[in-house]
Amino acid sequence: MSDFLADLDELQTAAEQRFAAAASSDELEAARVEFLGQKSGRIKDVQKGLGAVPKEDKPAAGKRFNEVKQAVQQAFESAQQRIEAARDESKSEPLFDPTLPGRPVRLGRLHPITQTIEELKDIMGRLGFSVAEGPEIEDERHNFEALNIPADHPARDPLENFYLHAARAGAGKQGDAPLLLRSQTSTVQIRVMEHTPPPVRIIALGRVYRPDTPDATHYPMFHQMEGLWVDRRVTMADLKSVLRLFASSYLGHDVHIRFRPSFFPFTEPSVECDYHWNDRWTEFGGAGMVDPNVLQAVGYDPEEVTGFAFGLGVERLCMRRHHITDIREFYRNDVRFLHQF
Ligand code: FA5
Repeated sequence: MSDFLADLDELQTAAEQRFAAAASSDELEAARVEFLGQKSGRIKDVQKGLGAVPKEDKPAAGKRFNEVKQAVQQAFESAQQRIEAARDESKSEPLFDPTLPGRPVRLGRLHPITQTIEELKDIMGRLGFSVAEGPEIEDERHNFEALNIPADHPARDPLENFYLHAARAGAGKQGDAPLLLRSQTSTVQIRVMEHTPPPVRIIALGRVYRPDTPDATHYPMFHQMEGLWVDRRVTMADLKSVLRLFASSYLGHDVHIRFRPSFFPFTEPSVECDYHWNDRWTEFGGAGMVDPNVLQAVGYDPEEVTGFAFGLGVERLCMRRHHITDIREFYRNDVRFLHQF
């Protein structure tokens, strides 16, 4: 009996040591076969000794055998858990690896037209022009009347403008003047002169709206840069000098521009300005000497002061500068295009 118990003790100690020392699942499996193997495991071997134990000692011996068997099984299972946990840990990524290269962050950009507007302000600022602003929703006085555009002028046709429905519905009522989305930034000329005695030297940059069919050089919403200089003895030569200086600053010294005689109700004489590009002349703005009727409409004395004004298409300028052949690119919102600026 005592031999049998001694064998059991020895078996338990050996098994616990082997399982605790197993460092891999292969080592653990070898230990399992050695101790718990069904055919020739050491537990099976020791169990055979139970037959030689005297009958009266059998219950105690059997009980001890079961305890040892259970302890060995438990030693195996805890070793198994330990090895699996170690394997899982080596699989999962470390939380932060300072040696990895950083992930690039994609930065947003200002829209090319916004960038252009900032640059135009900069150039005109150096020529002494300060920035003025006006609303995009306008009344007919500022968009037409004060600009010497009479009620029967084709430019006021509802088909040529975005009139606002709500305003039109109430247009008949007293005090309800029709409103429209401004079709030109020349509105800001009037707003500035109404409130500022001469001299004035301003630019105004912003959106204007016209029901034009989109094509490579037209869009129903676009931007203009208005310029206005009113003072004593401002001449057409000043206008041409300022526009030439501006064009060579923004488009480069090798740019060719030309002035064509034209007509605007609010300037006299009037010109249109073209730049040369891709073997063609493209119009980028209108300009002229402020008509005396306009000076009078805002309370200036045309005998005292003269002035010039211009209105340039911002998209057309940006297109020439960056070799963009289709104005619609600006508003497709394709990041592959927008990301280039
Ligand atoms: C005017 O809007 C005048 N207010 C300009 C002016 C101001 C003349 C002050 C005299 C004194 P015009 O309609 O030609 O003029 O437009 C001026 C410029 O806006 C054009 O030369 C062109 O560059 C741009 N433009 C006009 N329509 C469009 C459009 N649909 N899409 C993009 N650009 C346009």
